[in-house]
Amino acid sequence: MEPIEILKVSNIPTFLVDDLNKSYLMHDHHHINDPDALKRVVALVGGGDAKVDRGLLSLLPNVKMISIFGVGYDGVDVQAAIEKGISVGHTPGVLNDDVADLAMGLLLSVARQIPRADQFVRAGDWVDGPFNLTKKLTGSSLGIVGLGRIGQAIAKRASAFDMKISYTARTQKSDLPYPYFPSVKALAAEVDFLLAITPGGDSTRGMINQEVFEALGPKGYFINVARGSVVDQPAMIKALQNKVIAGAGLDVYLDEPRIAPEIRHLPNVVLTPHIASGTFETRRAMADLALANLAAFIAGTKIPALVPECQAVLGS
Ligand code: A2R
Repeated sequence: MEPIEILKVSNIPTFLVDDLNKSYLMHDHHHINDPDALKRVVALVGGGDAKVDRGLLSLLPNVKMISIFGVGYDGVDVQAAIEKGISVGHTPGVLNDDVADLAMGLLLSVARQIPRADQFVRAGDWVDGPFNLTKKLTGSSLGIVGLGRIGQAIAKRASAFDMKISYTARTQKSDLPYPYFPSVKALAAEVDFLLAITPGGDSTRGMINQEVFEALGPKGYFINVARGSVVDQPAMIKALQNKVIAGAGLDVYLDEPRIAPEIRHLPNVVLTPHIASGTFETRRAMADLALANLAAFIAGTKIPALVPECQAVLGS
């Protein structure tokens, strides 16, 4: 039987590559040495950072599936895929807990300045006097931009900190008890902490902008566990440099992993390297779902986690 040929289009963990190699003939776009293989490849696999545009798809006439290892798939031109009859799968749900845990970690780190306090002890500065006072997290207000699967997992954790939760999203959620604001700016004006957890892509690009930072104000903090693209990054840098806002906790950036030096030099930010879903347990669960999506496509059965745009086309 002819092998099933698959093209890897971005970095994915070695354990996922090993599993893929057991069932498929894998090609890596970086060192594909058999140009004819492009015609034989039936599926693509990549991480949430994978760029799959119309140009790439036009080189791959037989691709009918894109399996993304990640919940976000903003680098995939889903419209082009749908036009070519290509299914796009992703890994929603299995990473909610980890992303919400890291969001709480960033909230605590930013409010209580834990990384700076760690440096203070290591540097021996304590002998000269105590560490500065910080911001209380319990009982403060949290505005969540995007109250989907992960946003709700964050709200659950923040509730245990007695935080006053409110949110904005495309639609109001009548089944949830939190106050809804129709715009990010209106939400920012009401809260101590503004946290972004929407998808990336054109519909959210730059939605956290200068006006939003001005509304959040000099005592306000911004947390981003969504995508770098949801923020007007130059406006964020200026807001942090000029103390328009008090600080930020960031897991995502424009042009990762090359982080703007202006961000790296800011004293009032806590920075993590896009690790929100980065635990052994969750990356394994994401790999299993990405493999299950691919296996279902090959078997011609229902793909467990198609992206919503593809579900809408199939009417399921
Ligand atoms: O569909 P709605 O009304 O629940 O709103 C969704 C919201 N959202 C937006 N909010 C404001 N303006 C927009 N243009 C906009 N587009 C989407 O983001 C929903 O409340 C939330 C997304 O929730 P889920 O689809 O359940 O995604 P999940 O699993 O929470 O992941 C969110 C994102 C991923 O796409 C990655 O970029 C990142 O977290 O890891």
